[in-house]
Amino acid sequence: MSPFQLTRTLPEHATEAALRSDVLHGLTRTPKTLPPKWFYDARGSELFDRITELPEYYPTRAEREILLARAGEIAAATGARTLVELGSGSSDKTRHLLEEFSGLEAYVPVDVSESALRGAGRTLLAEHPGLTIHALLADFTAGLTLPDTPGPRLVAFLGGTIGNLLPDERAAFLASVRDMLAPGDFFLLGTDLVKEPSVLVAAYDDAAGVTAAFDKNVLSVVNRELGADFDLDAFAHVAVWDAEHEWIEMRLRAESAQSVKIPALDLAVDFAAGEEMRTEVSAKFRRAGVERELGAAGLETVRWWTDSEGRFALSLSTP
Ligand code: AVJ
Repeated sequence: MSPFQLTRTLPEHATEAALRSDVLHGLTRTPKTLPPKWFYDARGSELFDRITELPEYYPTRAEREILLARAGEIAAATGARTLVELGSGSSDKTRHLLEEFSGLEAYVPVDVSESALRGAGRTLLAEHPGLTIHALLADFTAGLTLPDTPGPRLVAFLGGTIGNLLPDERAAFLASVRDMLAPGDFFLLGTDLVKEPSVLVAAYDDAAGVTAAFDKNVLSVVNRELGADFDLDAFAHVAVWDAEHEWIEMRLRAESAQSVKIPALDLAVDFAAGEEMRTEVSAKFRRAGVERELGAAGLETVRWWTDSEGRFALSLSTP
């Protein structure tokens, strides 16, 4: 049997139908919204990679510091024989874990990008020839059936991406993670922490303008996929700290009144001058809140680690 297999659980054209539905619903409500998952076409993924290297964007470095320091402890505490990674992307972060996981037999990356899954599979197999890789082309928010690989399993969701889900989506997602786990399995979760608002805002509105380009890229995706005529120069990137919800909100502000045509939806959308459309929330967490939300999903937090500056946390929980 080949050490690399890919299972497709996304129906053909599922992505296109989901984009149409998201754009239709998001742009016909008040205030307008577009979900953050549409940032990540090839250019958006490249811009995100550049964001992770910006001086203002600390989460990636902070999480890497924890992974490097704690990978051995995570391996020992879980005894994992299968590592499942939700939203694995390039699997860059996973590398630190795999190096310490001597007992690991299977790696299950889950992502919506087939090219990312194949690329990561190729690189990781070269580094770990004994490993079986069972890639899942799937939307991890939808509830997953995992391949039949040996337990205990460690399911990892890194990068703070849980913060991009709204509270009710988060509860549903954590419940679906709980459903993937058997007794003795573990969940490793990366969460960005509440801190000084100026630090947070700078991380989402960098001086070089990379995040602004990333934010506007969603308009290019809608233009290309749905034939829309968004003028990227007519919108400005906005990042605000919402102290009540404790999340960063990214928005695109129409700099003048305008009408945008979206032929694939047979729709024209009017923007008032100064109107702001939400493109992302990125929630920031406190330890008590993370433990409460995990607990509500039936997961007990057994470990909590932060980077040396207390900016980011990894938690380990179990059913
Ligand atoms: C995908 C969760 C890691 O919310 O920080 C980066 C995406 N958006 N800059 C985040 C993002 C703007 C990012 N994560």
